[in-house]
Amino acid sequence: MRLTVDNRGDTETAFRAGFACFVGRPNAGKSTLANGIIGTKIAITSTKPQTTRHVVRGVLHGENSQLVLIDTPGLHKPKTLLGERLNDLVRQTWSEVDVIGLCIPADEPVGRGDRFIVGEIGELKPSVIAVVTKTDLVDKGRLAQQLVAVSQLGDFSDVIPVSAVSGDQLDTLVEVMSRHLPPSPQLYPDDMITDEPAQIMVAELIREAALEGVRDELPHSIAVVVEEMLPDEDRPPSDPLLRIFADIYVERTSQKGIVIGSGGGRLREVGTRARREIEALLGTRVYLDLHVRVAKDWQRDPKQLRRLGF
Ligand SMILES: Nc1nc2c(ncn2[C@@H]2O[C@H](COP(=O)(O)OP(=O)(O)OP(=O)(O)O)[C@@H](O)[C@H]2O)c(=O)[nH]1
Ligand SMILES: [Mg+2]
Repeated sequence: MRLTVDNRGDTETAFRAGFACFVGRPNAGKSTLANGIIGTKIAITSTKPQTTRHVVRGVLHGENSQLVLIDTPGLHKPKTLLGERLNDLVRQTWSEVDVIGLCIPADEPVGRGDRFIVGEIGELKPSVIAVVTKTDLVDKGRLAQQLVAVSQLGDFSDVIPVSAVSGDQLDTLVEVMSRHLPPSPQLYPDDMITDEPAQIMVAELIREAALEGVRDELPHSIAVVVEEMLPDEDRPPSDPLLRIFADIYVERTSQKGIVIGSGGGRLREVGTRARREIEALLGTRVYLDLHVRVAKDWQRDPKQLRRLGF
């Protein structure tokens, strides 16, 4: 384990660019960390495990480097076809990166899930940095114990404690990850923060709003598809409005009622919350029309999965 050693001479001044990904069990704080480092919300987050369902890229533009940060779904024991697909996405990402950041929360004991992931990534080419996340949730003594437990878990090039919420040590993490990038011209244009299409980001913001306050299996059953996103042609250019039509899918009729809520109250709240976030993202006023539909057992059905973009 090492923290800061510079012995590469003048290659240090050459421009570096490449890819890093965060891996870890569900809920470890990967997406929150990616958002914190990029400084923009590129990925949705929630208190429920298995929030992220696709690979999200964010670009951090430094003076002498460009770090493309990839957030991946939490690696877990799959119970559905969706789960298997998500794990495949994670494994596929490993072959595309220069460095892997293994995220382990400071406030939970190192467990079987973490050991499983270490076993999986140990044999790979990219170096692995262990990132102890959510350090704001523990005191110094507990953090010290966790750092020892994590460093005994595998052969990591560094072990770095961070908090995405307080911002503590994010700069150090970026600096250490950037050292693993190869000399390379920049990979993405200066103004690019993410390659996530707006339509997908909008669907994700709606899903994030819909996840708020739902429990048990329901978070896993929710999927969102944006069907249409068009400027309202009747509006003057000085007062534009974007009309968005989206479907919220659940797996069973009983879940539909929960998402809609009594008198449609819950769905209205979800719509209001999502609309605010979408307006902030796109910088324009939005009319949002949400429908709740049932796609029976979609997490287990290959055809439905394809239709929902997996
Ligand atoms: N206090 C604190 N909470 C955090 C921090 N980072 C993440 N969290 C919380 O931890 C929960 C999970 O965060 P996510 O970023 O969604 O976790 P994830 O690893 O991306 O989860 P999956 O996408 O399900 O694999 C959320 O409630 C976050 O607000 C942190 O640094 N401090
Ligand atoms: Mg995530």
